[in-house]
Amino acid sequence: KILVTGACGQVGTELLPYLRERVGVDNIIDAGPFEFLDVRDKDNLSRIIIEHGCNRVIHLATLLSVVGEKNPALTLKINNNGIQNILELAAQQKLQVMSPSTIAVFGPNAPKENTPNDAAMNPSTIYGISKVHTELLGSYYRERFNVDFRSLRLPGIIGKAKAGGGTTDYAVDIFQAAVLSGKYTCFLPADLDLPMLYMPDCLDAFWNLIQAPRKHLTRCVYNVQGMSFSPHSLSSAIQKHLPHFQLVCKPDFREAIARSWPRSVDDSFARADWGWKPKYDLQRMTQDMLKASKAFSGQ
Ligand code: VAH
Repeated sequence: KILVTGACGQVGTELLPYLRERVGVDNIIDAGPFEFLDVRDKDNLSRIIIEHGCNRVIHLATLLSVVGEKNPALTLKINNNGIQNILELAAQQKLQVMSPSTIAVFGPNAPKENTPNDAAMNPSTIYGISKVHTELLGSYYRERFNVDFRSLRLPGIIGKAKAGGGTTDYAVDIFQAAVLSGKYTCFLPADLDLPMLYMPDCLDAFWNLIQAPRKHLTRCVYNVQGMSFSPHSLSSAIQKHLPHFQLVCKPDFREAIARSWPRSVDDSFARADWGWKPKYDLQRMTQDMLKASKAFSGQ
């Protein structure tokens, strides 16, 4: 049985049906949209895990980069205390833990292009700092208490669910704007590439990593990406379908966050250890997202 925290977030919203299809509805325990699973409440987490007989936790509850910068103290409480509770319970209850990290753990000391899996981590956001903590604490619990901790350094995620307050959210919101108004004002500069991943590939990555035989894993934290693009190249891909679409770029404080991150990451260890192979590139993702956005807006 799998407990999913952060089940109402951007990834959780699409991960739940994906997992239900594969393991059955009764084997997914989540805090539905109407109740709130507070990951700072260790006793409640423990009660849920024991009552439902969970043997796996997919821990998604996190404040992302933009929301995090607005409230660093709360971000540390939810992100750091949350993973600490999950890992302590995992050690006690022998749970497998999958908790995503982010390419936001990389900062000025990491190469910008094809950032290696083992590059230096010196993030400039509280979100990135909290995810370095997730990675290091998860690795510690794996070595010290034999907790089966696994993590993906997620790039910007593009999907049909509402984005969750991150610096890459423009790549989600642009599609609805393109279909409804034919215009989008982007908060990042037109030429700034960022690593991205389409949701179907993201869900497959989660599933394939949690299913991978532990002996195949040479590490517990893996870079992944499906593509790398700038607002300008995304706009050109949209214009192939909507020729009159207009992108206007008005960079704001989020530019500095985005510039501290990699342009692209090297995911060769994920490919070697557990068969990672994304199916969606910029063109295919754009076509799929526009189709979904048109259907959503009744066109
Ligand atoms: C964010 N979408 O923008 C998240 C993600 C790499 C980006 O971590 O904060």
